[in-house]
Formats: sequence, structure tokens, C-alpha cells
Amino acid sequence: MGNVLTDEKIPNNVNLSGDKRLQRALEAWQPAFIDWWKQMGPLGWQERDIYLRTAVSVETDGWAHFDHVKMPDYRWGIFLEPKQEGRTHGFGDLYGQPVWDEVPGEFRNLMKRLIVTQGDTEPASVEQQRDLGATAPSLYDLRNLFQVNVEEGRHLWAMVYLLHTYFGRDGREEAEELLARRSGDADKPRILGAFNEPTSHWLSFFMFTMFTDRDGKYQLSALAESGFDPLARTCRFMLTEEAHHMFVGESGIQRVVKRSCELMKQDPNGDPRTLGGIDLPTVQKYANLWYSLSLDLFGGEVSSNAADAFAAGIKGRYKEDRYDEHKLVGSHFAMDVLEAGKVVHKDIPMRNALNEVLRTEYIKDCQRGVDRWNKTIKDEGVDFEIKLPSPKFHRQIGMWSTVQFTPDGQMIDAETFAKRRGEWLPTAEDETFIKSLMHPVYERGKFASWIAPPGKGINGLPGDFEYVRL
Ligand code: BYC
Ligand code: FE
Ligand code: FE
Repeated sequence: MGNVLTDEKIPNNVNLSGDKRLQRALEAWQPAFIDWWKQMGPLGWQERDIYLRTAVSVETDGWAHFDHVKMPDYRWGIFLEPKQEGRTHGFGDLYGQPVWDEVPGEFRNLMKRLIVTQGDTEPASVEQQRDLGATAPSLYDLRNLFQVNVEEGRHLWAMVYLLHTYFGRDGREEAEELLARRSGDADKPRILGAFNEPTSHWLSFFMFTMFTDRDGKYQLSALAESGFDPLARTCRFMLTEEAHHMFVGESGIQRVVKRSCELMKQDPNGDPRTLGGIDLPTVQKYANLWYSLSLDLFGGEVSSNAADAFAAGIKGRYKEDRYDEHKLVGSHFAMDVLEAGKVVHKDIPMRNALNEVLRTEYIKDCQRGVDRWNKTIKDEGVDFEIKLPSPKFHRQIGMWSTVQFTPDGQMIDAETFAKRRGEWLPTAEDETFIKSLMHPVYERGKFASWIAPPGKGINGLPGDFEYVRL
């Protein structure tokens, strides 16, 4: 693999110093990135020492270095997995032919759109999480928030590297735009829906990292199969970091429900709210919200964009290797569709159904996480089950966005939905209540009332380690 040059301005394993033009272009973008980080990254805490993991190579053992560092000094680098000699297209019309090291002209726009869309989510999430440092439930959680934030920053670097290297002037302009859009801004919003939603407290943050970062896992996995080799190699390494983000979300909610159960047993009326906890039905509502927003990120159920990207060899399926057939001509996917206002189960040409195929894999993965939450609840002796709502519930993208469903998948009219919405999704009162619990806890080894301590600390360290130096 390429040597890692960590002493350069931009740490990298792509021999950046061997391409002076590219190096200069990226070094010119770097101060704009730092300005964006200071302006839109975590509010406060920038001058504190945070115990962070930094990617320093792509070796499976020892790719990460842990140390206290001030966030603006974080060494955001460019890391691609080593090139596999002789790699061929793993799917699509070009199956079996050598992969590309450059972008073919006819696919340039499609490829650029996907890379820009991926890149846009990374800074968007940092913007969404900007204020959370003021209300962290512990130093451990505060550190995990910042870890996620700096790595999303690195994921932006990964996409900007591709834009600068392979898309010339267009790519440089897109890289600037990535720093100009703003999450939730009416005039220049981020591209995808969920990335304009507020994550204004830690319950939403944990749901976001559970469900929305998991979309990242599936989208990156599909792009990791790409016949555009530099994209595949960069996404493969991004997935290494992604695992921790989903851990933060899944274990975060697991600790919330554990605490809820403990408090339910302490309160004479079984209400954790009176003791500063979050009741399980409210946890369910936030799961309904973030799961449905994240399902939207897979795009339309039937999509010619998805078919085109697959045919071209640009975007594959999750773990393409597991499938026997990689061209998908003449095969079908049986799925629910909306026809004349009714749900019908139907065969759809496979290439057009690929967004739904990927979403189906994602749903299974979400269910595995929810099962682990339910095991925690059961182990606490509490009779409650968190359920993923129907994929048709509360959708804003795709065919189900034009009709309304209950969480258990019954079609209802818009008026009934509006009337019952507050039973299923967080209300203004729920938001106010959750925010009322969000008091910072910055004493080493202490945790807020609404969350249990983690089972173990970071990098083998104890839970009361000084993850953030005050
Ligand atoms: N919001 O054929 P369709 C992550 C647009 S998360 C707004 O149905 P397609 C992360 C679509 O662009 C992973 N618009 O969908 C997580 C298209 O517009 P045009 C992010 C949407 O194109 C946490 C039209 O609707 N990565 O990394 O097959 C923290 C019809 O599109 C939405 C990617 O998404 C939406 N939700 O698929 C940090 C990978 N959905 O062309 C990071 C790259 C669709 O008519 N992106 N539209 O103007 C893609 O692969 C695809 O663009 C999508 C959509 C899967 C998003
Ligand atoms: Fe990311
Ligand atoms: Fe992530």
C-alpha cells in the first residue's frame, strides 16, 4: 500500500506530494474547511483537549491513534484502501471488465451527483449536532459526540479528494458548495431530507446515529462495490470509522432504556418521568421519527436512477459478493407498491427495485439493533417492546409519501393521521420535556439522570477517564 505521510499538511496515503497541482488545490480548500469547522462545528469546546481517535493508516490493526487533541488541530487526512491489482467490475453491464481509475465521460454527471450527495451529508450532520456539547450527559458521551463529528469531517475530506482529483474545475466548485450549504437553511439547505432536521437534544442524537448513520453504512457499502475504483477504496475505509458512530447510537439508546426500566421500578406509579428519566413510549416515538426519516434516504422504491447507477457499474448492492447473479437482467423483486390508491404486492424489474433492495437489508440491520434494546428491557423484567414501524409509515420520499399509514401499516386518511400523529411521533410537549432533562454533566465518571453508564469505556479505558479535559 502507499506510504502514509502524516507529517504533510494533509495526512494521506495517496502520494499527494507527487501531484503538486492537486496538493495545492486541496491545501487551498483546507483553510476554508477549517473556517467552516470553526463557524459550524461544535459550539464551544474547540480549545479543550478531547481524547480522540485519528485515522493514521489503513492497516486493519493499528489504523487508529488515540490521544488528547484540540478539535481544530485534528489531523483530517485522506485514506484509501490499498488498490487490488486486477480488480474487475463486480456487477452491472460491465461485469467482469477491469475497473476504472478515471471517470468515463458518459458517467461523469451521475458519478458526481452521487459523490456530492454523499459528501453533503457529512458536514450536514456536524451542523445538526453543533449545539449538543452544551448538554452532554457525561464526559464519555461528550467525547463520543466529538469523535463522530471529527470523523464526519474526515468523510467530507474523502469526498472532496475525489471531487478535486477526478472532476476538475466542476469538482472544485462542488467542494466549495459543500461548505456553503447549511443544514435546515431555507435558502441553501443540505441535499437530503433527514439532514435538514434538527437534532436538538441527545435523544435525537442517539436515534440519528442509530438510524441515520446506519443509512451511511448501507450507502457506503453500495458505493464500496463501485467500478470507479478510487470511490470504492475510499468508501471501504470510511466504513471502518462508521461502525463506531452506529455503536454510539445503539448503545446510547440501550443505556436510555435501561435507565427508564430502573426508574420505572423505583417510582411507585412506574413512571420514570417523575424521577428524571424518559418513558419507553416516548423513546418509541423518537424511534418512529428517525427510522422513518432515515428510510427516506434510500430514495424512491422504484427508481430509474438506481437502475442506471447499477447498469453503469457505479453503485452496487450491499455485499454484492453474497449474490450469485450480478447483471440483474430479466430478474424481479417482489415488493409492495401503490396502485390506484391500493397496496399491491408485485414483481418489479430488479434493477429498478434496487433502492428497495438496499432498504430491505437496512431494515433487517435496524431490527437486529432493536432486538438488542428489547433484550435489555426484558432483562430488566419490564414488559415493553420497542417496534420498528411499517416502512410505509410517515414517509416523505417515494410512493408512500402520497398516502398515510399507521405504524402497524394500516392505510388511513390524512385527517385521521393528523388527529393521531401525536400518539406516534414526538409532539411539541415531548420535545419540551426531553429538553428539560438535558442538563450537562461534566463531572468525571458521573452520568445524567436519564441514561445508564456505559458497560465499558473507550479504547480499554475506564468509564471515569478524563475523556475531555476541562
Ligand atoms: N431527500 O430515483 P430517486 C451518511 C431525490 S448517509 C431529498 O427516488 P435515487 C451519513 C433524488 O436526488 C448516506 N431528495 O432516488 C449519515 C432525485 O433527484 P433528481 C448518504 C431526495 O436518485 C449520518 C429524486 O429525488 N449517501 O453518509 O435513486 C451522518 C428521485 O430520486 C431524497 C448517499 O445518499 C431525499 N431523502 O436515490 C453523516 C449516497 N431521496 O435527480 C453521514 C449517494 C431522493 O430527480 N446518494 N431524492 O433531482 C444516492 O445514492 C442517491 O442519491 C439516493 C437517492 C439514495 C439518496
Ligand atoms: Fe460519514
Ligand atoms: Fe457516520
